[in-house]
Amino acid sequence: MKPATEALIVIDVQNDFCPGGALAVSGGDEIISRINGLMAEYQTVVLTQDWHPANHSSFADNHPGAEPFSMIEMPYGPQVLWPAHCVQGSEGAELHWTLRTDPAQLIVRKGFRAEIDSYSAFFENDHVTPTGLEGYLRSRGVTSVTLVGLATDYCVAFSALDAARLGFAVTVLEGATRAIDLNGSLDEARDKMRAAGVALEE
Ligand code: VGL
Ligand code: ZN
Repeated sequence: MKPATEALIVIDVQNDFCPGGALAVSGGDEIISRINGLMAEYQTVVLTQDWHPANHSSFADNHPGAEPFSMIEMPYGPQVLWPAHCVQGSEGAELHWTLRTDPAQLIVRKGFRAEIDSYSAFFENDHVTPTGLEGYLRSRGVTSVTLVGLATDYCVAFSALDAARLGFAVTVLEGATRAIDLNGSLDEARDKMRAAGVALEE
């Protein structure tokens, strides 16, 4: 068992990010059995759930003429336009049915405001609007976090970078993540995480 100061954060292991889903990450479901095993080792386990309204501004469908996976400029910076995914209450938004959820004490929903996306478990994409996770972890005495889940180069990386900026010791278990890898996004994310002092382990 890990000390109580270490938390496991399981990012967005949802149907839409697994094969057959609306924004399927290649091999997304292959990581679940390892994650289920890891949860038993941690006293603090947090799950996150991407949770968008149907009119969410990150969906290409909500920008007439825009192609999925194109970029737009939002008031808070550049934003990828995604296929509609993880719509609140839909089957695609549910945590994958093989993911154990009993060991988790908290499920953080993010991306629920139509006008702003939220990749990170800690802050929305403006990098200032908090989700509340920092306060939860600190009030439970957590000082280090281990991140797993989907996708390595978006929600896992953004969460890892924010956690490092907040002063947590951060490890990403890359073997328990899978990437979208859009236009070199995986290499870029790995470089940024390494530069921020995030430990990338298998
Ligand atoms: C994610 C793109 C859009 C993720 C969420 O979980 O990495 N990626 N929404
Ligand atoms: Zn999303």
